[in-house]
Amino acid sequence: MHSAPAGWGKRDDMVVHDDDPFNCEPPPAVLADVEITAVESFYCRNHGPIPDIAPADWRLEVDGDVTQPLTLSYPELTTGFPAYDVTATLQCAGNRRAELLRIHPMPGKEPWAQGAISTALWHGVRLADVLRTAGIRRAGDSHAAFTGADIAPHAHPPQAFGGSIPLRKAMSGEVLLAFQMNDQPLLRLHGGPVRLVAPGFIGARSVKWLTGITVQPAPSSNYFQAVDYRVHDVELSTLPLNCAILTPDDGARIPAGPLSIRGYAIAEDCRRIARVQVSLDGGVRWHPAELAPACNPWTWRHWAFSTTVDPGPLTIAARAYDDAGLTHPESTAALWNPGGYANNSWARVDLTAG
Ligand SMILES: Nc1nc2c(c(=O)[nH]1)N[C@H]1C(S)=C(S)[C@@H](COP(=O)(O)O)O[C@H]1N2
Ligand SMILES: [Mo]
Repeated sequence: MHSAPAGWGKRDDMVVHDDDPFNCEPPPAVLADVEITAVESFYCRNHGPIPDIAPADWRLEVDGDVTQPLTLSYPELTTGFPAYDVTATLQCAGNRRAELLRIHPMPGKEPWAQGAISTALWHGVRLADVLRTAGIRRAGDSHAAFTGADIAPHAHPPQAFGGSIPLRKAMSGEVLLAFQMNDQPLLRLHGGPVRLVAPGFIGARSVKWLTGITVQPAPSSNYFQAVDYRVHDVELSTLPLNCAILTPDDGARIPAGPLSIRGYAIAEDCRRIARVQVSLDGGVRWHPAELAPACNPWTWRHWAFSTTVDPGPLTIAARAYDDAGLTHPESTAALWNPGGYANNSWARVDLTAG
């Protein structure tokens, strides 16, 4: 692993998993405490070469089961519909895969630690408003399918990146066609000029360099939905409740004495984090962590726990509960799957104090 190539505007200490396609995540401590991730620290996940589309050349086609197919230019999209801000966390389904890789290898899969997740203030227009203008012909069990402008060379066969979400999610107010991220024009690396942001769903559904939307009766047949991003062949849509420790680092040597433990927790789509607990004895006794204020149901919640540690080895575990009382599984081994997705076992770090 080495530093991020200059030119993409990422921090020098990003952990780069691949140069081409460019895949990187920030060191965990960078994500601690701050609700909105700086663009230079935001993880980046690509499956092919990054398209370079000038706003003047960009077009969006909306077709399928609609009464009025549309072709929208950048000015038509950005000024023709009301604009909204949504703070939302994006999380790759491969987040925390590194822990699954320690159980059993997965050749060619990026070893994402707990940083394939970041939060931005997204600004754009509602997908629902665009679909209403196009006129949905059939509601019920329909899907909105998205196509990106990038070609993924390792898909079978090579094809544009794409995916779909159910129409009931597509029509919800939080799903945006975003053209700004953290008050700046959306960078090319993150899908500019326009990308989808589908809060609460796996990152793969937030299609970048968006050029096509099709309303259709079935989920997307794109490789990245019909074949990849599955757990034991079941299609992923939302991600389960999760929790991670951001600092101290796994394997760190820390001074004995006062210790501050920090991390994030994130609930499944539309649910909320109710509590986070920390254990210093392997999961027998649990202590409540302090939670940062909740922003909305589509963002992570940072947490912190302060304690005093004696010299010697120490394992810290953390787990979250959502507002329905659900928590996540203890065992990482039980969650192993060949794609390395959706690891939400208890967060753990092993330290040596003294
Ligand atoms: N067109 C396109 N959209 C895409 C991807 C891609 O490779 N091509 N990667 C997806 C995946 S798997 C994730 S996790 C998110 C990552 O968004 P980011 O790179 O802005 O962090 O984008 C999604 N959208
Ligand atoms: Mo992803």
